[in-house]
Amino acid sequence: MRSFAAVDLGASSGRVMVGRFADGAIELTETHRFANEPVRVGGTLHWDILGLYRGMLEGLGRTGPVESIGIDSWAVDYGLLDASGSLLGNPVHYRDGRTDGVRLDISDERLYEITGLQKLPFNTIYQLAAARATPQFEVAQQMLLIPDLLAYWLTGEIGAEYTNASTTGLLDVRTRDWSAPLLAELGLRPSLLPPVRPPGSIIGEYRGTKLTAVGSHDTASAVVGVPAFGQNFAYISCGTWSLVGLELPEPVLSKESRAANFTNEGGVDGTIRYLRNVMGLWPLQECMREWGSPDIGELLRRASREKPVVIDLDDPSFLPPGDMAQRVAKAAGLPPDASPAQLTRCIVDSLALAHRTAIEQAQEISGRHVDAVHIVGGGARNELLCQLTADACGLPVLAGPVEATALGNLLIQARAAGVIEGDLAGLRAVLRETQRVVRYDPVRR
Ligand code: LRH
Repeated sequence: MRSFAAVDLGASSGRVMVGRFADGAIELTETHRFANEPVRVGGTLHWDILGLYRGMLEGLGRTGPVESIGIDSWAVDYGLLDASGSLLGNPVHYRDGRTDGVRLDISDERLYEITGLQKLPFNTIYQLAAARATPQFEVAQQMLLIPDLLAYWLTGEIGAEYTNASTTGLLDVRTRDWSAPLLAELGLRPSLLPPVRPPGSIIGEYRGTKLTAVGSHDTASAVVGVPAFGQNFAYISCGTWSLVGLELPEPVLSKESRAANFTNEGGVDGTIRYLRNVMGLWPLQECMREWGSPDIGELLRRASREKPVVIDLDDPSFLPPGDMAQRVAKAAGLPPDASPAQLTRCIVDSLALAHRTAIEQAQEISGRHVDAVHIVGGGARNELLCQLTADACGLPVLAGPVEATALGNLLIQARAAGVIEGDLAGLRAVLRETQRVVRYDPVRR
């Protein structure tokens, strides 16, 4: 038996999982789960990065012997280090409003041509533009993305894991390295950005255990963890966000692709994650917080009996936290006292429809045809969402595994250690044999 630890930090919780590999199977155990609660200080929304670090260390203290550790988290956010390697302030949350109205001296066309990235107001490039005039930024020597910052604290080694670096808006989608012309045009010192390292490489050691670079962007690990067969599948990594798209060998940088706001993020093994950020379960999570966390199963059952009302969930006005139920009710033309079941139905229906639009457009623009939709992540547990997505897409939905991100993280470590072999198709075959997947067939209504 060979064991590995995955640290997976999501927007609302972090977890440490141990994966044990024996006889071609993986057994997954959670050793620690801890809340990730952002903190507003002086009007700015921050991540509690030291609390997350502590949660990670507590979890790692409970894994028993493992051969290696891999860390993944949400994308785009970073910490700045001074010349002594100390962290300059708490990393800012991508849902903070500091990028509102930030403009760059570079056109959207040129940015897309270089980076292939969907325009999202919180991409690192806009956050850096908002931070440029601060005293912290003036003395900053290094910018480290969240998993790279935690890896630096564990090992003392500095680097920028490729899949996560690809979400910053500073990486050249073709060369897969920082774009020197872009940095020059933006007036960013190249030395701010550490060398790019590929998933599967060894970062260093923490107390005698190797730290392996995985797809440190959680979505990159989740896509590795999709138990798909062949290539004609769409995936939805569904949690706080729905990341909806295809796995392609090459980026698609056409005008149509930019207009439809599709991103070309870097995947494991040189793949391109051609996808769109759809608002995901965030609005429902925020409503649930307001409603005092009612039982989700019961809420969805009641929601399934409500009338569907559809809103444009991708409207950026749903990005910030707070007041969500009221914002959804207003957008849906529902009364301010609309019931949780009505609002839940509206969010889930709107999300299913947004899934369909993204999958249809991704196929049209890329020319890749799909015959199944895989839903992985926490959303795979949401039966109403899975069924409505199948109905909306007119395609079978294959739901699970819920822990695709941790599994993707662990598979890349296990392959780097020589425990398993093969390309992504080979890794996915292991998942198909060992993970529970629930099939939802479309019902014509
Ligand atoms: C999902 C995710 C997504 C990013 C967002 C910032 O956790 O990493 O892929 O766009 O967070």
